[in-house]
Amino acid sequence: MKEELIAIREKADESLASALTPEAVEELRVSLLGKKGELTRILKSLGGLGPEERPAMGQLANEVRLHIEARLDAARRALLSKERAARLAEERIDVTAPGTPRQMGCRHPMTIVIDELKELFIGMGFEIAEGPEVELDYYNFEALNIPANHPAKDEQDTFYADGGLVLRTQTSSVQIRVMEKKKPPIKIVAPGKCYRSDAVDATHSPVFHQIEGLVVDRDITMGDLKGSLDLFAKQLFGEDTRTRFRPHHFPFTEPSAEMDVSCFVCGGKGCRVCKDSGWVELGGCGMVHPNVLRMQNIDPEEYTGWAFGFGLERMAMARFGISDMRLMFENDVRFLGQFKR
Ligand code: 2NL
Repeated sequence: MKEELIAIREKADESLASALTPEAVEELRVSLLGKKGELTRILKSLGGLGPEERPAMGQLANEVRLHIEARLDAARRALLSKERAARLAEERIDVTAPGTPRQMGCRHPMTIVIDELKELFIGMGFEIAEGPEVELDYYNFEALNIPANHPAKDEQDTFYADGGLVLRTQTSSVQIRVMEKKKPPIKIVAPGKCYRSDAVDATHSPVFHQIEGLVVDRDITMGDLKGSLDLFAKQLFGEDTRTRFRPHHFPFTEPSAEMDVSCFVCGGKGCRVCKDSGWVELGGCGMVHPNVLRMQNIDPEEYTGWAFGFGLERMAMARFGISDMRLMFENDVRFLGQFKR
């Protein structure tokens, strides 16, 4: 038995020298020390020895077991640390290598204009209001004092959907919804997409953007309208900008006006942008019609208001020197990429 034990130890040492992976070491452990291992078999048979042999053989067997266990353990550790070193070397990250450049996007020119206008009106004490683009006839027309037979309601001009719904033709509907819920003082602007059944050309698009404003409170006059819109124009186009208001007609305001600003390109001398007139039209405005207030249970004897509506495409086109409105909606990145700022 002694020779057998010594042979097992030698064989173990030899086999370990050629075990090159942790799996091979484990296999060896099982074949020696596992349930059916060679050494286990001998350890089990110690019980069959006589009392004079047993202590010495027991001690030797135990020494061999401890020796093999220690060698197996050392071999496994050495192999694991070698593997780990190899993996670390392979997965090493060069933190000094140049990064992968990210493509930066940019805002659409219309978004730039809307963001700027919002900032400007917030600075003047307005709140931003939003509402649905698919609207009930009531909010888009009726509540704005637009009669059922008004030409704006023509199917030629307005997109109708099923169930008495329309694609909003101006963002006034948003302001009606605000008046319906909230009592004065009201001071809001509503920017957003609007729709009209127009044929596409360099200056028309069936989808376009608008910003509308509404102020309702006690003692609001046409003077407030002119003062506020004049201040707005000076902030947007520069201090030297002048404004003028020409009489007009809208069903939802009385009196109504169209608003011009002195040309922000030539300063009023006359150029291509202002078609040599020195003035550029921004949109319409006026004192909110008493019928419009009354329909929202706002007493026109107690409260008055002013409102405006400006188209934004022309503003953005003039601002960035864009000659064709179609470019605003084609989303060609070669066009859109020019407005990085
Ligand atoms: C234009 C004209 C305008 C308004 C819009 C308005 C809204 C309410 C009540 C009264 Cl809730 N008025 N909006 C007023 C005057 C003109 O837009 O030509 N826009 C491009």
